Amino acid sequence: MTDAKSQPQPPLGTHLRERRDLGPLADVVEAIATAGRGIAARIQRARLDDGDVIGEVGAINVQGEIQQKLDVLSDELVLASLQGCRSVAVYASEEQEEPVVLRPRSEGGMYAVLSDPLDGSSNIDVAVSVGTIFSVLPNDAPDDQTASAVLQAGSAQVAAGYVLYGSSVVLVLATAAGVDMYVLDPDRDEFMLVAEGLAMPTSKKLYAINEAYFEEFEPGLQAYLRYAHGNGYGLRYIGSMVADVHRTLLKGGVFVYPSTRKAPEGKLRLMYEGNPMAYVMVQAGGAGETGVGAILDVVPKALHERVPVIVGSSEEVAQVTRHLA
Ligand code: AHM
Ligand code: MG
Repeated sequence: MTDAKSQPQPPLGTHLRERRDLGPLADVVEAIATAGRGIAARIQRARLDDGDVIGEVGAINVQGEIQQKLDVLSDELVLASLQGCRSVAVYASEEQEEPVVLRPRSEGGMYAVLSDPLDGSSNIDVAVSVGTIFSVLPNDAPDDQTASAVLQAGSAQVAAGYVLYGSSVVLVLATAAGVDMYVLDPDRDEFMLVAEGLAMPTSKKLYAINEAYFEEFEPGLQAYLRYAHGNGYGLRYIGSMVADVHRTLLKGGVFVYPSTRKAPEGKLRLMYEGNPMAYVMVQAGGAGETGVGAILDVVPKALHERVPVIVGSSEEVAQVTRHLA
């Protein structure tokens, strides 16, 4: 990993435009960053603008979950920002049942963007980190089937990443060229490059799982946890995927949201949670598994389908899957 601190830190826009490999993808990332800055500003005003930010809208989203006001607002911000980006063909989100078609391929719609605009939103009222997750797929669909571009295996992603609204606001971008990290400079209201070509640790005795569901886990996972207890592992679990994944990316370890007896497919969504996080990990030298194969190889059947998620340092992911096998 190159630590950009020893060099001048270019703003995100400048850095993206310096990269010849990105082309129109640079505009898509900038649009997501713009939405991220807007969402960050709203989150920071939680409890100050209570009526606008905190609380439930009284609606249930496609997952059967209660929508928070900020879920809806974040979705609107991401969509509005992408609407201004001429290369985006279609937008799909956790908060909307169907994909929103913006423009077909013949009018320049080159990409499908999928997002969980505000992951972990039940944590905002207690000031715990939340995040925006994004996945970018190429649009090769015929003009009358643009919406179908959102349903591709994660291995087709051309970019993915997240914005983490934590003690600082961090944007992580993974592409075929590697994983870069930017931090929002509040004085300039711009994301600045802080690290290029992140390479995650191959091992670290740290696991992140909601262990309260132990009795619901399959015997192999229970065996892994007993192994971890007996072998000097530590446990960190924030309960906000973007924060848990970001720690895992930088410090190593493994994040697991597995299949349980009650929910055999787990809780997390394949298209805008599992796939982008697995892509980030893999591009940083880590791994992403379901327990029976690579997350990125799962052929999607539905936009909102769920998937068991085991992501992190390659050796730690392998340790979990060995126990599951
Ligand atoms: P959400 O998309 O409704 O916010 O749910 C996803 C979140 C993740 O951020 C987190 O990893 C997980 O739910 C935590 O679930 P649990 O409370 O079951 O451990
Ligand atoms: Mg989510």
